[in-house]
Amino acid sequence: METQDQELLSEVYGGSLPVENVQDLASNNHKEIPPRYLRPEAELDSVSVLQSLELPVIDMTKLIADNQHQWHHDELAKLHLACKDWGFFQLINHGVPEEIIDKMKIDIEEFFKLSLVKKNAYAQQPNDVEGYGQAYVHSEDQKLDWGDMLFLRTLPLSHRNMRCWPISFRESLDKYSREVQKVAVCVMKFMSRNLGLNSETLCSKFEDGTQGMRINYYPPCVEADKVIGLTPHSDATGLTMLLQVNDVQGLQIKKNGKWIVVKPVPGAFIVNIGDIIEIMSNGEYKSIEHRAVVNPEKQRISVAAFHGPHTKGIICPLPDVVRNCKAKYMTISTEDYIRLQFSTKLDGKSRVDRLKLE
Ligand SMILES: O=C(O)CCC(=O)C(=O)O
Repeated sequence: METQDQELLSEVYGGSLPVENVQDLASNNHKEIPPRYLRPEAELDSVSVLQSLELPVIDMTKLIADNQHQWHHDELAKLHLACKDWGFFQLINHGVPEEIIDKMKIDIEEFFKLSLVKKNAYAQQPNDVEGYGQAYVHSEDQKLDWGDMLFLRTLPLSHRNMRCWPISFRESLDKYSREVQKVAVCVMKFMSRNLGLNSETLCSKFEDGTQGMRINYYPPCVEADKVIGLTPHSDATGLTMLLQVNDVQGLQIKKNGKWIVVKPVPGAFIVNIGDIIEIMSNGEYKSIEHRAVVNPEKQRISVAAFHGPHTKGIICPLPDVVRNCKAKYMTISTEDYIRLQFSTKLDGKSRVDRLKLE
């Protein structure tokens, strides 16, 4: 890709202030957690965590089955409710080959075992969020998350900046990225139908769109209940597919004002509606606040694949959705939208709320 285009992408995505590496900090056996990581709200919020509610589970084989079967229609209805009432679901039988997922998991775990010097070969450059580091840090006194990340622009191919791709897992990441994109677009086909649209309406926006991959590493923390792995936020993109790399729970979602623990179903992707689909569906589907908490003894690794429309378009409620009602969100160019998302710290649903018209 032309350097000029990479420069333009860096400008659109913007940067984040450099912060200490948390994996390194945690491995130095600090008795005292530095104050910037202490989050009084983590302790307050943990009081209302619900263990009992379970995310809806959607079976992809039933969605793609022949529509003569009643269970195909039942699964579609279940998907619609999951998108409306939960904004989150677990997707089983999604069709991504197990060996691709397993290889990706092994390679990622190996990456985080490398020395800091070796990992830093892929470090973020000033004023760009891509690479190994942290995102959304915009002031020196901002509270910090107990985690590191490797963020990569994985699709379209022309957005790839191979300098940031660890050599050891370029091949597995490439295969994984293409497979996950196919699943995301396929799920959108059914979401489109459920919204009363032509099956291709949502897909056509996302098919040649962007995919970003955020690989999250949360080290264990001796004061796990006083820190937050990832600040509560909704995802800025269209649809996120989350892969739990190791067997440690940490994701929580907010439902009716309470935090719910997500218990990953083996082999499933955890899928969630992002702000862009909330906007395109004019609020019928909602992006949901979620966060990651930290384990006192074990590291946790997850991979979020974010799917967005092409950077050259606009984001707005879809014309067919607002044919007979008022648009509840403003229209914004995708580039301005990305600038807006990356230029502020994570803060619940504040970023999409700013685009509401009422
Ligand atoms: O690690 C997790 O479970 C959540 C990740 C996430 O929400 C994100 O990367 O945006």
